[in-house]
Amino acid sequence: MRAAGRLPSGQSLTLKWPVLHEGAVPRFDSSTWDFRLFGLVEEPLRLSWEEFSNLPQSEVLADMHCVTRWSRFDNRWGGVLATELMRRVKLRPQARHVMVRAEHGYKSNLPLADLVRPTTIFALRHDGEPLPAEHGYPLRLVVPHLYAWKSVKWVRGIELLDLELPGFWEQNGYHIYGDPFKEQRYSV
Ligand SMILES: Nc1nc2c(c(=O)[nH]1)N[C@H]1C(S)=C(S)[C@@H](COP(=O)(O)O)O[C@H]1N2
Ligand SMILES: [Mo]
Repeated sequence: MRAAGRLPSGQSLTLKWPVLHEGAVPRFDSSTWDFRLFGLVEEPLRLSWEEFSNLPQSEVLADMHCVTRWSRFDNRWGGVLATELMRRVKLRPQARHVMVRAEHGYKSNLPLADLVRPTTIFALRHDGEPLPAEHGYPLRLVVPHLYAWKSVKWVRGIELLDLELPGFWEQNGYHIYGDPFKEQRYSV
């Protein structure tokens, strides 16, 4: 596996699916849930649950790498590609970074270029089933090419920024970018 280049150095393969997050699993209420694109956009966008779940859907098959050293291969994520979502707003020219925002104030940062990779997906399903509550139901971001703390569960919106600001784990010592293949685990 490692020889095939799929298992980053310092990682062990798991067949289980560990659950890892800060705080409690939030409750979902489809009548109050919304998804917001805001910040450096010409017009902020707010989508209701019905609007979001009716967006065109795709699948991405991807490996998942947690900084605590487990990797899980071949996750089949179903949902809305980030590119599909971002087509619905006109960005201000200064927009370069994003802060991904979730329930309970959890947040994580990414360069805009990483959000709009073809493999970045807002997942509603895993291996054909709705996401389990503890894995992000009803919606999580999946950014397969970065450590999994960037794959924000219970995601509620994206803020477009002109500069790189640290999210929750990035403020607490994790690397600002987090490439698992370069072992960018912690900031120096
Ligand atoms: N909202 C939220 N998303 C989060 C986290 C969190 O604490 N809150 N933890 C992250 C971390 S550190 C990891 S490893 C993955 C774990 O996803 P899983 O529990 O589905 O395996 O979720 C990420 N997304
Ligand atoms: Mo993690």
